[in-house]
Amino acid sequence: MKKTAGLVCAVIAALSAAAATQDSTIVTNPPERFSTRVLISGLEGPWEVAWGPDQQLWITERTGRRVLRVNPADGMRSVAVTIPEVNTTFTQDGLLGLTFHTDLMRGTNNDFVYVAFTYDDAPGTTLARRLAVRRYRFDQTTRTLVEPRDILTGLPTDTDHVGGRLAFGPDRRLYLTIGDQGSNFGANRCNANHSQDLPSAAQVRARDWSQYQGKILRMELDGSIPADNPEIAGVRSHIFTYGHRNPLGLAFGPGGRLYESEHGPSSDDEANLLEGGRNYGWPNVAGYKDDKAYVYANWSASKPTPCGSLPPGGGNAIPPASVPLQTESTFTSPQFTAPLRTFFTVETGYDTSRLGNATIAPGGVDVYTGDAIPGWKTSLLVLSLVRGAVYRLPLAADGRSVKEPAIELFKTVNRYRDIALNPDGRTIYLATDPAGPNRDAAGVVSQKLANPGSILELKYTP
Ligand SMILES: [Ca+2]
Ligand SMILES: [Ca+2]
Repeated sequence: MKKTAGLVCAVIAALSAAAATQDSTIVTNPPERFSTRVLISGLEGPWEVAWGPDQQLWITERTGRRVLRVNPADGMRSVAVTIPEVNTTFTQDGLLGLTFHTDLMRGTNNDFVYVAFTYDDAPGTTLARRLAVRRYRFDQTTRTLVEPRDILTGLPTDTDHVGGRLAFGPDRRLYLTIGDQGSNFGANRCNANHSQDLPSAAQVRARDWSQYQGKILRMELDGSIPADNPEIAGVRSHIFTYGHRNPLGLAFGPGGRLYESEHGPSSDDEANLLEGGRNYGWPNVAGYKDDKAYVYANWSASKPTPCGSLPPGGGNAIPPASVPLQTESTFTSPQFTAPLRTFFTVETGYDTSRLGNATIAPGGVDVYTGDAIPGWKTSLLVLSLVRGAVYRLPLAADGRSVKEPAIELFKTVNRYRDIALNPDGRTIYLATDPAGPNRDAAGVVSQKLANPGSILELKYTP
């Protein structure tokens, strides 16, 4: 056991909203009062933080390859398991999501914890990146995770937009986010984007999961395909929803409704309500189907000049004439589903050149259902990586739309990766990235983070 004492309490002084670029639909600096402290620091890439039925915080360390249990009172930590086969090579892969079986520690012999991680499928030769979901049993005597059992392996991953968020549904199925691998973007601009592609029946029979990029999966607890998964284009697979870009947040709310966050390209970050068989539009549509500030430029399909011969650029650069363009309004999928809400839906021509000018880069999400904080009941909380804030989106009574405005909270120079809620309804835990870009108080991009690799505790003080 290693102890990291909680640090000095202080009432958050919200940073002045000096940044020149703000989404005008968001209220900043609300008069809500929280005390904050650093519960624990020095973590190796905390990626998931979850409140366990043992009243401990469970944390995955992305690069540390460990699952930790941390006492929320004093920051005392213990290692539940180290997973040496986790492969981590860049800023997004490693040990990722974690979720609990709802019967964990309830005496039904279902003391299971599930994790998602990347691994090398061809050790010793060329690196073959894959994503896996694994089950462990929690041994309550040793308080460690034992008896690993891989339940779904060989899932696609690459050097960008990994995803890897897990959720255990009220329907007793597992849900997993998989990103589009950054295909058709940045360094991966010459890889075709498969977010709209679906597996054939033959591929599913052959356990060929290569079309699972840019999808949310729904699986049985043994990794098999649920019989009631949606049949999409005539094929039932693990795919629950499709057309996703970089989905890093996933959480269930009241009524079993499933909420997700994902990064837009250089504007139009999304919060979505996920429903089986629906198409969330990427890469044909970013945010709403409004033909604003985004056109699908398919770099990978460049001709006659092949993509690999194009001059440097890609990503958000203006494409050369050989790159086919498709406007959002020409996308006609009847399954297309618009976001619940976007961040930074901007007009064409808006300056998106600087990091975070028109993005929050959403991390984890959670749904607040408590009564302790007045006005908060049934709010979707969406974290920001590049703006160091939590956005509270009050949900309508039916959970199918959000009430305006969104409220920006807890603004610091940190990258908020994930969130956990204490059942007391008044305490919030935020996991912060150990490194990476953020915007300082003046809105200038900075690599200097206030609380790298930490869990921050925010306690409501009425
Ligand atoms: Ca979308
Ligand atoms: Ca759009």
